Amino acid sequence: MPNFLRLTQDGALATITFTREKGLNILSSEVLNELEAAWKELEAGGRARVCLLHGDGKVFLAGADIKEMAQLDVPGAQRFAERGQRLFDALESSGIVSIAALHGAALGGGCELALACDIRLAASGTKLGQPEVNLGLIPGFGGSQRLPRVVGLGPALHLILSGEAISAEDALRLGLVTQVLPPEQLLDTARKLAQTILAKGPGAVRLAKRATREALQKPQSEGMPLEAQAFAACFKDGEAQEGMAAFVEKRPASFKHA
Ligand code: CO8
Repeated sequence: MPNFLRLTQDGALATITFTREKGLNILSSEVLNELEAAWKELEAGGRARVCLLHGDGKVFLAGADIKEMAQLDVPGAQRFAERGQRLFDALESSGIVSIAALHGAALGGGCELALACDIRLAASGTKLGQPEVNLGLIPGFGGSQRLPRVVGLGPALHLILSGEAISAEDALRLGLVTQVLPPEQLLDTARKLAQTILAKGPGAVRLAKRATREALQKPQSEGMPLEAQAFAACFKDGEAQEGMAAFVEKRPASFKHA
């Protein structure tokens, strides 16, 4: 029975809510365990196509548990970093589209989890950043690798080397989030976005995520053949044929969402 998060599912839309009752949501090893178990359950269930991640209470996630990390030795720190990296890699490479809805704070490991998600929205008033250097640390759950890929090297170095937290509006300017919303509209907007994605051809969405993510993993000359293969794969089970026939016939497409 999870203590620090709740996994709910409504058809193909899953929601993971960080729900620490006392204090702020943080990424302790217990929370990482629960997140890993929730993600495995979603993958094994095979029904979820979009997962919304958000936090109850004051913040999305205030980072890894500083009190727990203070006890680590060198091998323990390496294991802890690798563990978070494996979990966040699993989200990033999953066929499930992840949407992070951020409020309050997405700092350190919280920002790194958001970076592993496919889409990030933030409520105004959210503080985002990689404050690890303030603690004599560096990002350890993929932030040094994903942040430059998302915002470019210059802004990533500014954020990581200064440890400064930025506002949601500055995060929008950098492309770290794609929308800033009044706090009361955050979840509704994230759910509507999830429904928009869920209404599309499910095969196309999966292939589009994979092809687009490959853009930052491989040189363009290797990415192009992958895109062509993925484009061709859209025609395998009739999804592309249905989508285009619907356009020509001026009717809504009827994709198989089972
Ligand atoms: N870990 C542990 N406890 C925390 C954390 C945290 N990340 N953040 C806050 N807390 C605790 C505070 O110590 C405080 O505890 P107590 O009530 O016992 O005094 C309680 O939560 C409430 O905190 P605040 O009073 O500071 O609450 P505010 O609402 O004033 O501020 C903030 C909220 C802005 C989120 C603020 O708490 C803050 O800046 N927190 C620290 C943020 C931070 O530095 N995060 C990065 C952590 S490092 C990290 O994530 C590394 C990831 C990679 C790991 C790799 C492993 C090797």
